[in-house]
Amino acid sequence: MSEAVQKPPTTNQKLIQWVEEKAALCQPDDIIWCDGSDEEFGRICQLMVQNGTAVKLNEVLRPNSFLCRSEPDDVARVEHRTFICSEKMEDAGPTNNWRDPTEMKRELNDLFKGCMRGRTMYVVPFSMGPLGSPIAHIGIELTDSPYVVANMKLMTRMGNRVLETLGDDDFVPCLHSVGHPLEPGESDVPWPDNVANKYITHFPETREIISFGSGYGGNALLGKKCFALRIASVMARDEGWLAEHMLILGLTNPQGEKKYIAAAFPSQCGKTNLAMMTPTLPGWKVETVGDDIAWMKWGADGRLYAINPEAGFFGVAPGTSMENNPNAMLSITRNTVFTNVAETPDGDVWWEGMTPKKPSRLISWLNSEWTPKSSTRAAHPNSRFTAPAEQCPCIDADWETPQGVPIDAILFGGRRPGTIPLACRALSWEHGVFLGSTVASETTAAASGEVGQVRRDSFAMLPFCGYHMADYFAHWLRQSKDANHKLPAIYSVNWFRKDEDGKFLWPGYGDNSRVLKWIFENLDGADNAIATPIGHLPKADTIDTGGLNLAPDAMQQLLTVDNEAWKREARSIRSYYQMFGTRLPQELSDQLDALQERLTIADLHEDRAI
Ligand code: OXD
Ligand code: MN
Repeated sequence: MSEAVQKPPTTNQKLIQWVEEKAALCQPDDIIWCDGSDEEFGRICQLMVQNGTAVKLNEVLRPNSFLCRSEPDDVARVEHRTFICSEKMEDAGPTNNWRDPTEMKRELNDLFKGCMRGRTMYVVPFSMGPLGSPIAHIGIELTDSPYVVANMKLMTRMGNRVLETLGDDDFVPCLHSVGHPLEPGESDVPWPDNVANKYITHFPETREIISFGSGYGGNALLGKKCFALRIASVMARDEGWLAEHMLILGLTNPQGEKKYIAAAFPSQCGKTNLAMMTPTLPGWKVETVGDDIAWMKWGADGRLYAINPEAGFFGVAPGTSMENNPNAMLSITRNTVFTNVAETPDGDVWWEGMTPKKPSRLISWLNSEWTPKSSTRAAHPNSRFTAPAEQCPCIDADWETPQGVPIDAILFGGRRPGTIPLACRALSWEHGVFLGSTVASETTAAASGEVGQVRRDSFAMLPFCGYHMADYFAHWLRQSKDANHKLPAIYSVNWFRKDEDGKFLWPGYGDNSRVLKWIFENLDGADNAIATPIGHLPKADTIDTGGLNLAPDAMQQLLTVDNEAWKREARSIRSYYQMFGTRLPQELSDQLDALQERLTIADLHEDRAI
C-alpha cells in the first residue's frame, strides 16, 4: 500500500473494520475514500481517459462528458450469473438462481484474494434516496473500478455528506471487483473484467452484496438493481414497505390539479419515455420523479408515499431522439457518461434512432471505423447514458422531497400485441395484485419468429426480486389488510396492441397522455368505465382521441374483451402459476378462478343474445 494512507473520514467502527478487512483480502495498492465532489469526478474521468477506458467528448458540444467502451463480453446484466444466496434454497424461489451462502462466500473469498493488486480500492458511500429521508437507505460500495465511481457519482447521492448522515449507523456492504489484478510491470487494459468468473451475489439475511468479474451497469453499480431492488425487496418485505421496479411521474391537468402515478413495465417497454413524456393533450403536464425504481412507504395519513432511490438515469440510448423523448435528450447535454455508443468525427455521440439520417462516418462502440454501409450496429443495443436526474427539464419539483410523493395510482403494463386492452382498472386491490402477477411481454415475429409467445414478468420484478416470488405476491396482498391504508387504484395498460397486419393500433409516446387523462378522471370518480369480466374498461368515447388519426375501428379493437383470447390467457396464467406450487397465495388462485367464471358467464349471456 502507498505511503500516504488516507485517514478514514468516519468514526463508524463497523465501516472502518469492514474496509480494513476487505483491503487485507483484496490487497489493493491504495485506498481512496470518495468525497463525492465535482473535482473528484473530474479526476476519476481524467484517469479513465489516461487508462483508455474513456474518451473526453467535445467540450463545446457535450461539456464535461465522456464516452466509455466496454469489452464486447461485458455489455449487459448477466442474469444467469446472478444469485440469491438465502440460507434456504426454497426462499430464493423458482425464479432466482440460488447458491448456499457459506459455499458461495468460500468461493468468492478465493476469487477476491489479491484481486485488486495493482489497483486502487475506492470506498464509495452512497445514499439510495434523498439524504435523511425516512425512506432512504445507505450503502457503501468498495470497488476497484473508476468507471463505477464516476457512475455512482451520477446515479446516487455519494461521498462525505453520506458518511455524515450515516454516523455510526448500519449500512449495506457492497463489495465489487472487476476481478483483474495487475502483476508488477503488467500494463492495464482499457476495460478490465473477468469473463470466466462473473458472480453477482446477494445475501438477503445479512443484507450484503458481492459482485465479481463485470464492470458493466447493474452488475457493478450495486446501488441500482442489486441494492434498490433485490436487497431492498427483502428489507421491504420484513419492514412492511414496497421496493419496486417502477417509474414515478406527476400528472397535472389543465386546472392545475396533480396526481402521482407509479408504473411497472418490463425492460424495453418505454419506462423512461413514459416517465419523461411530453403530453400531446393541450394543458396536461407530466413531470418526472424517477424512471426505474420506486421505494414506497405508508404515511401517517394512510397514503402510500414514493421516493426515487436513485439520483440519475442509466438509460438505454438507442431509439432515444428529440422526436420521441426530448426531455431525455436534454438531460444528457452535459455532465454525462456514455457507454458503448458511437463517436462522431467531431467528438460527439450517436446511436441508432437518434437522427433519421445516419452520419456518414463514425467510430463504433467496438472502436472501429463505421459507415452506413457497415453491416454491424454503430452503438451496442444496450448502450447507455448516465446523467444526473436534476438535469431533466421536466424533473418534478418534489422529486427530492424526503417524505416522498403520494401515489394515487399504480399501473402495470407489458408489450402485448393482442388480448390485453389499452387500459383497464382492477376490480379490487386483490385483482390488481393478480394483474401485477400476470404482467407479460409477447414476442413478435420480427424478434424471434415465435409469434404471440407470452413471457411472464410478474410486477416487472422477475429478475429483481430478492426472495420467493410467491411470498412477494403475498406481501403485496398483505398491504390491503391494514385498515389505515388508503390503497392506490391499480390499472393495467398496454400501448402495444397490433392489428391483423401487425401495425400498432395506438400511437404511444406523448399520446399515452390520453390514457393518463382517462385514469386521472377515473380516479376523480368520473362515470367513464364499464364493468367487464376482466375489469373496468373505458366506456366508448371516454378516452380523448381528438386530433388523432386512428384507424376507424382502432378504439373498438383496443377496448374489446375477446372472450376466447381471454380464456387462453387464463389457461396460460394457470400454467405459469404452477411453478409457485403451494406457496402461491390462495387469493391469486381465487382471482384466476373468478376470472374464468366471469368469462364463462359472459359466454352464456352472449349465447342467449344469439
Ligand atoms: C434496466 C433494466 O437497466 O430494467 O433498468 O434492465
Ligand atoms: Mn429497469
